[in-house]
Amino acid sequence: MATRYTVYKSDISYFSGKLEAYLRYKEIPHSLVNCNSRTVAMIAEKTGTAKMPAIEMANGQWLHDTTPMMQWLEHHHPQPSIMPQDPALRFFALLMEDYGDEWLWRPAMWWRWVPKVSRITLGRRIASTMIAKPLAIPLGFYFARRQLNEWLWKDGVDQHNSNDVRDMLYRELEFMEPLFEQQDFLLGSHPSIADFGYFASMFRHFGNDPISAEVMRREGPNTYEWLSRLWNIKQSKISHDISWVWPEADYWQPLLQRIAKDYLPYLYQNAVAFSQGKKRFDYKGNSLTFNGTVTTDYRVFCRQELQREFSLLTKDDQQRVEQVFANVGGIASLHQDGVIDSGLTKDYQLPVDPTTVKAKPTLAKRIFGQPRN
Ligand SMILES: N[C@@H](CCC(=O)N[C@@H](CS)C(=O)NCC(=O)O)C(=O)O
Repeated sequence: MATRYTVYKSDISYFSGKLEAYLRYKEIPHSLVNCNSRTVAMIAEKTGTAKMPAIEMANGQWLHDTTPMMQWLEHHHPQPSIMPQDPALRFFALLMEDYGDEWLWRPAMWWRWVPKVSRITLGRRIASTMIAKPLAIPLGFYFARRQLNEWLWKDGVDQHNSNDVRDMLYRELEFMEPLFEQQDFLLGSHPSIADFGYFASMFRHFGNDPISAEVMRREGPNTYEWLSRLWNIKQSKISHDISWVWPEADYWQPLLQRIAKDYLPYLYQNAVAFSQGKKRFDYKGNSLTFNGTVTTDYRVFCRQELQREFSLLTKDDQQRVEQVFANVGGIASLHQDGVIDSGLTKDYQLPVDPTTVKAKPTLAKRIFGQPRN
């Protein structure tokens, strides 16, 4: 049956799992198409970005990038909302989504591509979804190498901090395990945008890839259970009486510290490097250091969006957000040097009318993808 939304996705993709879990929970009718090299090239033509997931709508317009995409879908399918009603908690949920999306990407890359068994398995699996069989073996090796270099060895990870990146998974489990003893979802009784942000790395990578999946089963059984819970929950089968929980229990503190002292300083330092036209910069955070990490315009845009959301809060609500981070030194780096413009705001305004997409990706990008997200 034709549906309004055709979702182009892959079952191994970080961001596809995030979007699909959302559509399943909200019971938004959609049809699924597995991506191959031809569909990725088509997504690039239509949206300007060679990334999955993407949604083609029955009226010919497109949606891309899970963060604006889910905001757009929330607007058109509001009930039950995945955004907490309290504006301060809503902001906090968006911040958690962004942290989950962007900061957990690196350890997700580590666990998928550093252990050899995982690297060979996933390289082959991804390549065989993209290309005909005889080429899948060499392409699998090429792709695994590309990911290792692009996201780890040429992006500030080296023998000194490689284990710290690996351990980022354990740090998250130390936070999530006690939390899921108390409640079903990250911010209370129902899934919020924060759950979907975390789901990207946790479901398709940590919970799926051969080596990390065993770590999850052994060290993170509550988190492992939450993966199934979120994947299987249907809004029509549960009460819409939502209770949200403010992040004040003790187990939140280390996470709040990572957001305030590692992630937000990263977004700030990345934005400064971008404004200075630097292709790389030396990142220094509280618990991690990445020398020569690649400057990413998309993450300048992420920071800009968080600043925009924060500026829409009343002074009172801004103070309530600041208060959450008071014990870990505050979130000054979100505001430091004000707004640094990524120049990308227009590219992420949805829906996209493909006839207006100007910057068509190059042939190489259409075939081999666009590494930066
Ligand atoms: N910020 C984007 C990121 C999308 C993204 O990075 N998708 C990955 C798969 S999870 C991709 O398509 N990569 C293609 C490539 O690296 O060639 C979102 O939220 O949708």
